[in-house]
Amino acid sequence: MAILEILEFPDPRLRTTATPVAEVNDEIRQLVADMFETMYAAPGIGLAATQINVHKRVVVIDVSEAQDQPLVFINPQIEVLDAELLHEYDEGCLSVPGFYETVSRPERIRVTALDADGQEFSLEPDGLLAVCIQHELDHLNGKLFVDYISTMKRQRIRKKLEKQHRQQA
Ligand code: QAP
Ligand code: CO
Repeated sequence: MAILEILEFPDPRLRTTATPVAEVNDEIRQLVADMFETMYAAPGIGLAATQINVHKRVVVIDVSEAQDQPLVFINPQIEVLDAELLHEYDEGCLSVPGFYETVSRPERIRVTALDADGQEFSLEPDGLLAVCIQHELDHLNGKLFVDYISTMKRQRIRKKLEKQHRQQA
């Protein structure tokens, strides 16, 4: 087990498109374990492999209060069930620490993915889980929640984080 470093906006590596996992083997299960450890330590409710600079299509999520309902999504695919029904949520991101902005996304989706055993499963999540899965799948495509807000807000967040990163260096 290992806690891994989380890339922060505007790191260009967050713009990488992740590659599908060909086989769910022990290496992938180790990656999943490290991602959970990193996410729970943060603490966060969702983490995509992209955020730890591993460009494979792997996401871990746990939106439960007690942090006892881990969900693994390998090669996730989303189908929008009602394109007109949108849900607004104040999103944050471990890669954009300290900033929250309202994002609008489809409320009714179906997710199909592989679990840590390589078994395909489908889910029709609602509420926060539906938001979180879409946010994490965006990471696998190099997209961040700040891409949905105004250029002015995004620039302000980028400048503040760049300044923090300079002070840390
Ligand atoms: C994605 O985000 C998400 O700014 C997961 O200082 C968030 O786990 C999807 C975090 C909200 C839907 C709604 C953020 C921790 C954690 C911060 C997270 C921070 C410390 C974010
Ligand atoms: Co995120």
